[in-house]
Parts: sequence; C-alpha cells; structure tokens
Amino acid sequence: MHVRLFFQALAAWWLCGTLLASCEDTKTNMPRLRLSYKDLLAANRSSVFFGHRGFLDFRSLYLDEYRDRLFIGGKDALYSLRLDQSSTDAKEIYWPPLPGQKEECVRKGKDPMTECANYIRTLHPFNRTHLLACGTGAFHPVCAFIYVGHRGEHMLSLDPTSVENGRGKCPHEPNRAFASTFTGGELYTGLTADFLGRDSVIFRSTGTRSALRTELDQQLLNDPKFVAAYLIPDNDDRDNDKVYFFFTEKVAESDGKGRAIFSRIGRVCVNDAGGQRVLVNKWSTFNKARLVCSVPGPDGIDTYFDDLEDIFLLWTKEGKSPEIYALFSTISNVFQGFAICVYRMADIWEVFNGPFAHKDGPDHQWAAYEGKVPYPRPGVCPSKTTNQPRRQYGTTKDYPDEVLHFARAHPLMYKPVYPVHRQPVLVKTNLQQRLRQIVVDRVEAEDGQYDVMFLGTDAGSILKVIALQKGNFAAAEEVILEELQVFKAPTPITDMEISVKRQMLYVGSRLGVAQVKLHQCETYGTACAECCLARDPYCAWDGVSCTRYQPAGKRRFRRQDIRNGNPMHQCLDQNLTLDDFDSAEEKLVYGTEHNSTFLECVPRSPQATVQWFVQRPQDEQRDEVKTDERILKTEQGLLFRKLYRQDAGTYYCKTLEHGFTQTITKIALEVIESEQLEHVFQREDEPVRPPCLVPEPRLPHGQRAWFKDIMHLIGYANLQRVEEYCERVWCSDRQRRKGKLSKGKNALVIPDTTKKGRSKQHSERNRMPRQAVAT
Ligand SMILES: *[C@@H]1O[C@H](CO)[C@@H](O)[C@H](O)[C@H]1NC(C)=O
Ligand SMILES: *[C@@H]1O[C@H](CO)[C@@H](O)[C@H](O)[C@H]1NC(C)=O
Ligand SMILES: *[C@@H]1O[C@H](CO)[C@@H](O)[C@H](O)[C@H]1NC(C)=O
Ligand SMILES: CC(=O)N[C@H]1CO[C@H](CO)[C@@H](O)[C@@H]1O
Repeated sequence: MHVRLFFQALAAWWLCGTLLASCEDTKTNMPRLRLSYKDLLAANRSSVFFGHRGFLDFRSLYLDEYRDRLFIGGKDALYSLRLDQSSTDAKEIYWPPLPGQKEECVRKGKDPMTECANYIRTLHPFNRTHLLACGTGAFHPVCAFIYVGHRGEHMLSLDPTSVENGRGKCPHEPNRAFASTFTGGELYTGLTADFLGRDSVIFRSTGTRSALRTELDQQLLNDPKFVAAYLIPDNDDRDNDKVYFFFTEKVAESDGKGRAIFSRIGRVCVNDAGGQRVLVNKWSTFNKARLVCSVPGPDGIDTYFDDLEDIFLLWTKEGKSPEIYALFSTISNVFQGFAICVYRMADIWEVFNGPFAHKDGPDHQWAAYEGKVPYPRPGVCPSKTTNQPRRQYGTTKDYPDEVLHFARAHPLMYKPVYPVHRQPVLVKTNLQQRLRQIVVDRVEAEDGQYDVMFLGTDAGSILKVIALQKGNFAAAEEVILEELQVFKAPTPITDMEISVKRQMLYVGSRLGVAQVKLHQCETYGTACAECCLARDPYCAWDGVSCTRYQPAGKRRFRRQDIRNGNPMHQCLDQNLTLDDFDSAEEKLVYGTEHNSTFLECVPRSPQATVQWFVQRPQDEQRDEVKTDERILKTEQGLLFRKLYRQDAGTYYCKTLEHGFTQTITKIALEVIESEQLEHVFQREDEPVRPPCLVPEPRLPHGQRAWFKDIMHLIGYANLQRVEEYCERVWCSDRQRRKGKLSKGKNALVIPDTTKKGRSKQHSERNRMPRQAVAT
C-alpha cells in the first residue's frame, strides 16, 4: 500500500461521490488488461532502443522485412538494427548538418537545441543495396544514399559523394507534418518546401523525368497538414497507377466567415508528365475529395471528426485493393473525441469518377459541375484507353489545353468519400490520452476474422482494440483488450509499423523505438475462463493454457469467445472457480488503531466486480465485509477511514466476471493498538520526524493540507513508503540530501514490514492508471 494508491483511491471515491452517474461509464473505456512499462520489459513483451547516446530524438522508421532490418532516423544519426538479434549490435551513421549550416540556422533565429540539427525524416529503399535518406540539415534539407549491403549482410555507410540538396524531398523543420512515398525510382512528397513554411506542395523528384509539383494556389492546397502518401494501383494496368495523398486543409465555412479543417484524399497519376503549354512541370491529373467520418446525432446533427491523424492501409489479398483505416480527431474546448473510419477503394473511385465541384464565384456555394467535361476526363491517366488511333493521348503532354484548364479550375470532387456503413467502426470520447497512430492486423480466429487495432497515444502507450460489428447499422461494440505502456514517460507516439511475419509492432516516439509483441497469451492467466474473458482473437485455451491461436492447427480443444467473452459457454468442464480461498499468497499489512488504512486489491480486469471477505481470528467462517461510512470499497481496494481493533483478521479479495470467480488477494491485517504505538515512540531518543515533513515540503498552499490528510490517512506504519514517495515527488534537492542523512535513523524507528512483499507489489502498482497521480 502506498501513497499513490491513496491518491487514486481517494480521487475515485470522491469522483464517485460527486459524479455518481459517470463511474459506470468509465468502465467501457478501460482496457481489460493494463501492462506497465516494467511489466512489459519483465515479461519480454517489449524492448526499447534509445540510440547510442541515450536519447534518439526519433523521426523516421523503415521496416525492411526483406533484409530483416529496422532502419531508424534520429537527430544527426541513422541506425540499422537486425530484427533477429538484440539491438546491442546496432550500427550507426553519425550525420550532422553540412559545415556552416548549423551556425546559419542559429543566425536565422532558429533554436540551436531543437531545430538546428539534421533530423532524418525519410528513409526509403532505393535499390538492392542502397536506401535514400533525407534530413532537415539544420533548415537546409539534404539527401544521401546509404549503403546497407545485400540481404544477409549487416552494413551501413553513407556515400559522401551522393549528398545533395534535399529541398522538396524533406521539410526544413524537424516536426512539421510531412508525407512521402517512393515508387518507380521516384520520390513523392507532400510538404512545405521552403524555409518560411509557406510553399505547400505535392512534389515528385529524384527520377530521370523532370520534377513535377502543384502550383502555389490555395484552391489546390490550403495550409495542408500531410498525413500519408501511398501508391495504390487501380488494377493490373500500370498506366493507371496513382499515388494517393491523405491530408487536412483549411476550408472557408459555408457562411464565408469562419474557417474549418477538412480531411482530404488527393491523387495524381504516376505517369503524369505535366502539360505542354499549360501546366508545364505541374501536375495535370491532381484531384482531391473530402473524407468524411461522422456520427449521426439523435437530433439529425452529425458530429464530424475532421482532423485526420493517421492512415493505415490494410492489404488483405494479393492483387486486391487495400482497406483504408483512418484515425480522426475532433478537439474543441467542450469535446475531445476520436473516431476510426474504414474506406473502400471502390467508394473512392466512385467519387473521383463522379461530378467535379464547381463554384461560380467566391461568394457562391459549391455545386456539382453539370456542364460538359472535356476529354480525356481530368484525373484520368494516359493509357491504352486514352491512346486510341483516332484520339492519341499517350501522355499528359498530349492532353488538349482545354482539359488542363478544366483540371486546373476543378481540383475538387463534389461528393465526399463516406466510410463503410457510413459510420466509424470506433468512437472514443473523453479518453485520458489523445490517439495519434493506428496500425491494424486482420486476425483469423475460431469464429471468423477480426481486425485488431493498435492505437498509439500521446502518453507513450498503445491500446489494443477490437470493434465487434453487430449487424450492418448498429453501433459496434468495442473491447479494449490491452493497454501497453511502451514508453516509461508519457511521450507522444509518432510512428508505428507492424510486422505480421514477426508478430511484432515497432513503435517510435521522440525517446526511442520499441519493439512490442502483438500478443502474449499467457499474460491473461492460467485458467480457461481467464483466457476466454480476455476476448483476444490471437489467443485461445488449448486445454492446458492460454496460447496463440493457430487457425491451421488440428488441435480440437481450442476455445475462444471473442463475441461474448462468456466462459460459461466455453469452459464449463473446466474449473470456473479459482475459488480456493487459500490459493492466493498472503500479505501482511499493519494499520494503526483509530487511524485510516487501506487494503489494496486491483483486479486484472477492470470489468470484474470485487467482493471482500474477512475471517476474524476468533471466527470459524468468512463473512462478506460490510461496507458503510467507515469502510469503503474503492476501485483500488478497501479503505478503512478509521480502524478498530476488531477489524483485525484475514481479508480476501475476490473478483467475479461473467461467472468466473477468483481470489486474487489475501491480506492479514494487524491492528497496532494506540497504547502499543505510544510505547514504541517513547522508546526512541528522537521524536519521529517524517523526513519530508520537517521542513514541510514546499507545496502550494492548497496541497499542504492535502498532504497532511494523506499522512494522517496512511498512518505512520507506512512511513518508509511515504519517504520514498516524498523523495521522488515532493522533496527538493536540498531536502532530499537532508532526507538521506537522517534516513538511517528513521529506518530504525519504523520497522520495515514491507520488504518481502515489495517486488510483487511493484508489478501491481504498475498496473495502476496513471491519471490520478497528484501534481
Ligand atoms: C527474456 O529474455 C531473456 C533473454 O532473451 C531471457 O534470459 C529471459 O529469461 C526472458 N524472460 C522471460 C520472462 O521470458
Ligand atoms: C544503387 O544505387 C546506388 C546509387 O545510385 C548505386 O551506387 C548502386 O550501384 C546501386 N546498386 C545497385 C545494385 O543497383
Ligand atoms: C479444479 O479445481 C480442483 C480444486 O481446486 C482441482 O483439484 C482440479 O484439478 C481442478 N480441475 C481442473 C479441470 O482444472
Ligand atoms: C500513530 C498514529 O498514527 N497516530 C495518529 C492517529 O490519528 C490521530 C488523529 O486522529 C493522530 O493524532 C495520531 O497521531
């Protein structure tokens, strides 16, 4: 039991008191299993690479499944890791800005610490031996070829003769949103390409053809934030290949005054060569459409999620178009929400084949263009279809000026792209964290396929979520299977890649890059019911333990119930009850009479209900603990606001979830009677002085009283813990040094009864939610 729990217990208790209604609701936002940073490391579920200098300042990632390598771009450095080995043999290229660039960057008013370095922002496979890498070069973008060796070799070196200006290929800024894709020897980028960050452009370069760009025009791109870029072929005809850009941009509100953000999908033909007289070296096939992700409201007013955060393409079968998973947010003063929508290429093609948006003038409304559209239709790539003997349009340079003028004036499609079922597969509101990244894995389970979503938050964690569609138009039921605290500190996750082959996730934040296993079935527990309750499509009960479900396996006893998570159906012949009161390990807790005390019990699943039983020394049987004014059941355990002598006894914390019961904690509570305690104090030469209290920690006024309350609540039996907590959180350096000096004495005064149970409690503590830690 420690202070942090107290804060949480009290906060939850207070919240429940004041906001009775909301306590139930928060449960659906809770993951069934929460694993802390330490838990993940201890279980070998994850490992983190921090670079050779302890802080990576990570910017880019390239997962190379062909070579089994992971390439990582950071600040002034680029790394290569072998996926089949530990990260200790990582190779590094030190790649600072060109001579003089750092100084110039500082002279131009940029921050020497956070801007004037070479942040490696793109890594693309160039050919069989080289990568193309680009960095910000202290606001002077640079690109170079990186020799990485053939498959099986572990080489890494920068070819100094290949270093060239990276303008248009990499942003100047270390953090500005940016998207790129490399295909057919050419680099497609969506970025702002100048020092001042005003030249928003979709750019193609690097190949043998002359570079192509969008014109500088707000009608084409209006202050865009680029999120992703991908080549998505229409069909087997390579002439129809298109590169899609996903971005947000500003639009004028319909009243003409306000400005809003819309999400867009834009595209260009890979074989676009620009125009001959019009649109020379400019895209002649650029079109864009709105991506809508909204929830119908009861009053007919939809809630729109307009700010695109991330895109994931789920390629299912060879030759088939991908499904597009998009993560959106809407953040205002009153409401913060996230939604995930799924789009099909067929719907996207239909919108691009549909009417163009047209406006007669700046004060007019958008309407569908109803006049005659010139041939070849703008946005159509030159191909066999356009290159007929009678109408020879073999390249966009052959397109009539009329077509190019029309294309130039009508970049926007009239109809928006709607998601599958016209609604999100997942909506999250009032989350503790913001969602930043999405990766999806389609998993074969006993009763069908499930799309498992991994969502990267801004708090260094990942949520593993499934959405269960119950019929086409009903809202999906969502299950947060796990919350994985991948980074110790709450840092935004900026990049995520999945390796289905390795069943791994690669997760980047400023701090470093983590490698995380997609699943670890044994974590759910040792009983069939626990495995079943987990509802994890990756896992099933094989008759002995909870293990990875292999659809091809011929094993008969594979039990899963993802839809309902009901062990009654699946595990009837197994023990539904780990009911044996004595199975849990016993912990000893001391409380002081008349003071408060707390018995910790956090079920692994927040969806479980908790029951407390007590067996008093003189009693034969166990009784359920009666809660009242004095004894409160909180989400983190049992709180005695005032402890009586007769409270002493053995306490059992049992959980119940879908008919599955289990004793998870057994605590022997001993009550130190007040006379006893006085006796202890009198024996000592010095009065007890809580190390942090004298001098009192410098807390803001309101918190000081709070601190005293906490001390009072905890009772002195746990001073050791308080001291640890103080040292970490409250004590200034000077006080800490003082605390150290007097530590020896205090340790004598306060018997440390907790040492034995500490390591176990440690991992339990880390399963706790973070939010309630007082600041
Ligand atoms: C984690 O991996 C290390 C080395 O690969 C191994 O020594 C250790 O036993 C593993 N720990 C667990 C809990 O599997
Ligand atoms: C890959 O490209 C680099 C840079 O242009 C070149 O030096 C190298 O020879 C190429 N390698 C192969 C295998 O084509
Ligand atoms: C059920 O529990 C009992 C006692 O706890 C144990 O003896 C028995 O082996 C268990 N059965 C199964 C199938 O696990
Ligand atoms: C030993 C101990 O914790 N005693 C405290 C119990 O609570 C009373 C107030 O209710 C304090 O005065 C004691 O110091």
